[in-house]
Amino acid sequence: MNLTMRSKRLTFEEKGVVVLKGVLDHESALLIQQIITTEIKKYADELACSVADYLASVSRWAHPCTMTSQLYQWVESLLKALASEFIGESVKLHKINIISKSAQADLPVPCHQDIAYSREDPYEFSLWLALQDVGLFDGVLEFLPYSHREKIEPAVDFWFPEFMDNRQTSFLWQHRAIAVPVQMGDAIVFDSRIWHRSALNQSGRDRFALVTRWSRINYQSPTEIPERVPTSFGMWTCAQVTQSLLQRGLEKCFQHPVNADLATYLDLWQQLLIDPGKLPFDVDKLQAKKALKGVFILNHAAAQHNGGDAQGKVYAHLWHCLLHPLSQWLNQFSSSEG
Ligand SMILES: O=C(O)CCC(=O)C(=O)O
Repeated sequence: MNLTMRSKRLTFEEKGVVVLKGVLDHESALLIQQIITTEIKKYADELACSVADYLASVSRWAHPCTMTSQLYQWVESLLKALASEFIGESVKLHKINIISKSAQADLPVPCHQDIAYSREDPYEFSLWLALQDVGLFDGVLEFLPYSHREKIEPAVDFWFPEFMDNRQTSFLWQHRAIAVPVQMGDAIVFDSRIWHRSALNQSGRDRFALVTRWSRINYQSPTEIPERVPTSFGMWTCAQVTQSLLQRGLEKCFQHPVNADLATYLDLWQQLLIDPGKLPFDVDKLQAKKALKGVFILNHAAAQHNGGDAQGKVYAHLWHCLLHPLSQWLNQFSSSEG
């Protein structure tokens, strides 16, 4: 085996993270960028929204979608050969993601351990391939070296509207975490158990990454991956809670009982908020409408493009702008109905 690869693997095993320089030449990185940009324009057109509005709501796409399908063969052949050379054994591909951090969706992804989100299909390591240069102000990835040896915590539900990333503000993170700036075509390989995050994109420059998840064929996943603990309004509950609150709101505020799906409620509420009539609770209608549109785009992108919100901001925005005041107002009926 190539000696450099061997020393990279030893660093990865020891620290949980390592950079592989120049995995992709510039021409190929630009080609992938072009595929992504072209498809995102098509996705936005399908939803009759601007690319800016689409990117404000959707910041990650999973395989299969029309972007990853165009890259699949290459990932399964050349990238798999690289992953396998790196780890020193045959590997299996688990997932492909494209993740963006842009001027429209610039927020940090809080500290987390990937494996906690993949209990059903645990994988061993990620290969995070930079499609642009990622400097310290472009939404750089940060890692806590050696933390892959710590116990696995339950998945962090950072979609919860009041979520605070206490790990990132801790003394340990501030003193021991490392930022890993990379250049276009470099890959960061990291253990699925390592604590990591991505920082705020302060530059406003697009930062796209092709992220693939792998394990050795004979990988034994850790047995102690804890079950997830859903919050009352978070990544595993917010769609359902939103649907139910919007439905009850239609009935109680507008005497408009409808039995429909989330997309229909989001649409109806956007229309109703155009009406100059007063709502029985206090909200900024323009902001509420904008937040409904954000969830509307995300909901359709999830169904049509396998899209998602990597930063957990879209539902949280709707919570603050509309759902929280609505739920407070609806509470008066719960006590009399209950
Ligand atoms: O790309 C990002 O912003 C976050 C990436 C990440 O946390 C991951 O791939 O596990």
